[in-house]
Amino acid sequence: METVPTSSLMDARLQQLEHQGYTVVPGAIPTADLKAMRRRFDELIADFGSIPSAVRTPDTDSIDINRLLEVDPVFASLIDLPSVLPYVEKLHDGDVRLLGASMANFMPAHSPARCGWHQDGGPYTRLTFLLSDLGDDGGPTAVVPGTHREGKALPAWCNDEKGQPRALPGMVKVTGKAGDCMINNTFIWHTSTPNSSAEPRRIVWVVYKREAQAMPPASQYNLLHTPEYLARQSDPRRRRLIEMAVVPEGA
Ligand SMILES: O=C(O)CCC(=O)C(=O)O
Repeated sequence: METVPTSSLMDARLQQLEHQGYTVVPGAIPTADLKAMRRRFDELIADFGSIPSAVRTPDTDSIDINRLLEVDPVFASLIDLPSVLPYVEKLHDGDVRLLGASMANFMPAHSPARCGWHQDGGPYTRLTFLLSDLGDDGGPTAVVPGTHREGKALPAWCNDEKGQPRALPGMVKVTGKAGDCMINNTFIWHTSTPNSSAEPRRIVWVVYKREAQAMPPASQYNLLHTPEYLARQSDPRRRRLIEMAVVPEGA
C-alpha cells in the first residue's frame, strides 16, 4: 500500500502524466478504508432507488451516485488522500479546487460501454478510484496516451452508430487492483469500454480544477455539493477544496 509517494516514484508518474496524460497510483486507498468503502458501495447500489442523487442510465443499466461524499462520509477521505493529492498539488502548482461533488459509478456485469470516445473540458485533473479489481474485460476506461497534448479532434469514426467505442490505434485499457487510482488529464482521448466479465465495475471519480476555471453551469448543479454540506466542514483544507463546488445559496 502506498501511503505517501516517494519523490522518485512521484517524479516518474508526474512525467508520465505530462507526456502520456495519465498514470496509475497502486494501492492508493488504505486497506481498511477500502474494505469499508467497498461494502458501503454495494449497499448503496443495492438500494439506489432510495438515494435522491442516484441516476440509472436505462440503455446501459449503469448507475451514478452523485454527491457521494454527502451520501456517506465513509468516502470523504478520497478528496485529500496523502497517496494521491500531492500529485494534483504538484500538477496545479498548489491551485487545487474540486470541480464537482464526487461520483460513484457502477457498471453491471455483461453491459455495454456507458459512453464512447470523447475529451472532457478543462483541462482538469481526474482521479478514478477502483473499489474492486478491474481487468481487461471488466469495463476499464481506455485512453490514447499523448492525445492531451496534440490538440487534435477524435476521428469521426471512433464510435459506432450506437455510440459504442471502436478500437483506436495506440489505445490502452487502464486496468488495476482494488484500491488503485488512475490520474488523468481530461483532455486525453478516453472512453468507457464494455464490461464483458461476470463482475460489476465499481469506481469513484473525483475531479479537480484550478481556482480561475469556471464552475459547471446551472444545468449541472445536481453535480455540486449542497451549501449545508459545506457548512458542516470543519477541516480548513477540505473546506477550501470543496467551497467552489457548491450550489450557490438560493439557486
Ligand atoms: O466510464 C468510463 O470508463 C469513462 C467515462 C467517462 O470518461 C465520462 O463519463 O466522462
